[in-house]
Amino acid sequence: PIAKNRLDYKSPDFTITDIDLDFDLAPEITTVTARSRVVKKNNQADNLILDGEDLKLISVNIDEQPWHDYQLTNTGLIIQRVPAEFTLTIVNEIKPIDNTALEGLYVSGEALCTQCEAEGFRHITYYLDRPDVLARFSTRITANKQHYPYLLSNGNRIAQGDLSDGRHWVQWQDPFPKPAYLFALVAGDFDILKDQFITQSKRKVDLEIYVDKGNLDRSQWAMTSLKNAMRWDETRFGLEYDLDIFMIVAVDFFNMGAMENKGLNIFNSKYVLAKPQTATDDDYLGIEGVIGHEYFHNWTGNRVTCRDWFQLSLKEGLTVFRDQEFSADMGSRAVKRIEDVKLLRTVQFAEDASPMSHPIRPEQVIEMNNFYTVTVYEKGAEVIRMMHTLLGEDKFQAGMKLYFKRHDGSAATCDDFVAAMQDASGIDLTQFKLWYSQSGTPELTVTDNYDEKNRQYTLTVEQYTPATQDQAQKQALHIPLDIELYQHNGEIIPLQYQGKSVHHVLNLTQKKQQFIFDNVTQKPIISVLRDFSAPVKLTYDYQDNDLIFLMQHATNAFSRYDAAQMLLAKYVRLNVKNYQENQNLMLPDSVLDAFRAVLLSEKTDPFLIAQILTLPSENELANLFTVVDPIAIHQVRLFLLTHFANELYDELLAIYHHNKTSQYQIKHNDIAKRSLKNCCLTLLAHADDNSHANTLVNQQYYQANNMTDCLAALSVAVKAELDCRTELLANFDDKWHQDGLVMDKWLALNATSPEKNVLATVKKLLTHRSFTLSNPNRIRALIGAFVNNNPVAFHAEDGSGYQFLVEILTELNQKNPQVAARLIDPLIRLKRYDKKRQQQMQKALEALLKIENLSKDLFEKINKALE
Ligand code: BAL
Ligand code: ZN
Repeated sequence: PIAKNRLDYKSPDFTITDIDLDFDLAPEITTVTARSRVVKKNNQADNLILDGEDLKLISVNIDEQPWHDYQLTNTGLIIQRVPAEFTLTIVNEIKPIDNTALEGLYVSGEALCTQCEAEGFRHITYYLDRPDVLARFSTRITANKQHYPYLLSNGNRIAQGDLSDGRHWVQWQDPFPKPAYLFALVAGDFDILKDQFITQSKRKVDLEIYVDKGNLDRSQWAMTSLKNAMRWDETRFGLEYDLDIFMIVAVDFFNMGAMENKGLNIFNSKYVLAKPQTATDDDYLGIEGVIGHEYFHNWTGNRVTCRDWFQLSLKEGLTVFRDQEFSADMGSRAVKRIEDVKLLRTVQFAEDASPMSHPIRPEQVIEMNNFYTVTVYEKGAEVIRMMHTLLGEDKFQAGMKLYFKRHDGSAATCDDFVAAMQDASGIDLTQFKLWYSQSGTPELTVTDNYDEKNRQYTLTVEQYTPATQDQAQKQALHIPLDIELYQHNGEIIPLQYQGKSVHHVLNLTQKKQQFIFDNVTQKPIISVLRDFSAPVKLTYDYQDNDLIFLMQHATNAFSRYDAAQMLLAKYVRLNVKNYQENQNLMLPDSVLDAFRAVLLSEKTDPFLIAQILTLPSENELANLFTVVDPIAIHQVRLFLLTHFANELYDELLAIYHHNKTSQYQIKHNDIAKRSLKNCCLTLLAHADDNSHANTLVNQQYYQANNMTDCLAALSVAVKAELDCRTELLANFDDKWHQDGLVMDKWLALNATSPEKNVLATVKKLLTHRSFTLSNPNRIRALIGAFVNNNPVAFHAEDGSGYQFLVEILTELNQKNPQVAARLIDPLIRLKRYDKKRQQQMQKALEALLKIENLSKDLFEKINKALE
């Protein structure tokens, strides 16, 4: 496989202005006729080189005449000595039923559907499959009417008719030029939820959500979320929908979460279907976020698309930022921020420290599908958020307007976006742009000094970005550092220097920088990196008392949470060392009391209390260490759970009962209460005496009128190894085994059980009636959960976890390379473990390298890991 480099970008020699597609559709063989208007852009070019894979070519015509001057290659079709402008007609066949990789046109259950991003369209026909070729698409679909009563594609439906042989056809036209990755087609039989939306300029838009027959009662929340998203984008960004119809189709077989095809979003059913009995509060919030995300792409992604795939963060970082803000505006801003930061710290920081480290705009790619990463998406969103922090809402929105004015209807770059922000705001972003090209997690070390005589407080900040595998040399970045100073009574100290007030967001631009503040009458307590103003690691020598103070007094909710995290981190580090040295584990009473105060705080949102009282995951804790000891981390976390449970038992029990909700509603206050109640239950179950918790869990499981409470009880039973767990697991299986999405929760719980024989259980579940290796959701639920979220078992000292992954990946390599390449992530991080584990992981990677026909996807990651 050959790597592509970002700097090798060349504009295309030819473009396609219009394409008429004709699909004669059947799962066994589909015939595709593509009639394209091709225009030469580079006079020196003789040959038109089209991308195409797994296609059977039938014919090539130019200007309606057969053309024989062409050559087929492994990657496509070279049509030789073509004129300057012409109509190219290609007929080819594809076999959707054999398409297990779920890229291009494939079978999902009883339906046929497409996935074309990033390079799936080349599995449908020969084409200039690159995002900077934008064409107007018209699509005619013909298929059996009984099997496929609904035939959908992008844009507006302009004609339809019946044929005499039981087939029918529909013609679609999309007036907006688009790259091929935004093409979509769906054929099937569905139930449809219909609604309407009136835009701010009073245009009527038909909204249609297509779900499998019988699932209509699970589609309302998706519709509510869609309408909320459409209104929000008008209100906050001034962006209005532009077609007369917006369709969402939910399919069960899907590699990603969802896809923003113009006017026809295709969704993993996980992010559409919800009713209280089957979906948890987290599922509901996830649906709201993903529906928003895909809808927001209509402007940030579709109206302005990416020039090349290295620019992926142009649309993804920006659209994640937009969906984060949407969710924050719809629910709890503080909790949304905490959850986003948790994901970033847990998964993105780990990616920076892995062989797959890359900047948000990657420099070198073998398989593009490997770069739909938390770095491109979530760190990309943090980079947009930092610009928002530096510019403020008004100037940021002015930048957005300028960006659309300059680039609407075209393919742009990350540089174009930053230029629009800079030009609209007058703020110099030259140094800031390094965030696009520099990989790694910057580390900030903050020290301070208080000069009592001059009443001056001096802050010294040093930034250092450790080398990453992809990039040895690092430069100083432009980092917005949000701070606040407090007196010991909790009062805020105004920031001023030489008679002028100083903004609370400091501009860090040098390797080492000092900031001086005047009129500071006592040694202050500093809250630093408020609201996580930059995606960095922070070191400041906080005393316990400072952190306990901040847990109570910091005005920023994230900072109160973060103070608690820093306090815990300190004792996790200490106790891991103690564990490794066979010393006793400990936690001071003062720390416990600080958490007790949060638990009992009546002025704090219960949702936030739950976030603070939920201990960080083992994966999040792993990032505190250069060399990860999964067993020590697990034991220390367990010790903390038990200690909290024993010492806060009465309070936890009271709050558990106090936060019960009767009727199930998706309302912020109710979600908050359920979250706190279930957080208390988790802790209670870890008390040394868990007999009462066993009763409570049992009751909650059987009495729950919603999946949130039911699953919380089951999860507690499994995680705390309560006596009732076996019976409850069997009951759940019995009740839900026909429902794949619900069973995903059960599979994941089984896979993350702390029981010794968990690997044997996982292996056994490979043949469970609800499991299949051809559905990506099931794979992620069972195998993904085991390898990612059960570090003790995956990193078992006998290497059995690694060996299991090798067997699975060997089977998935050809079947579904994208899903396989996602599963391998925890195995390529070998350098983070001790020598013995490293050797075993290396052996596993070397075994994988020997697989016949190893996919580009796996090849790229294994090769980097073994570098
Ligand atoms: N564009 C791929 C799916 C998403 O990020 O929306
Ligand atoms: Zn996206």
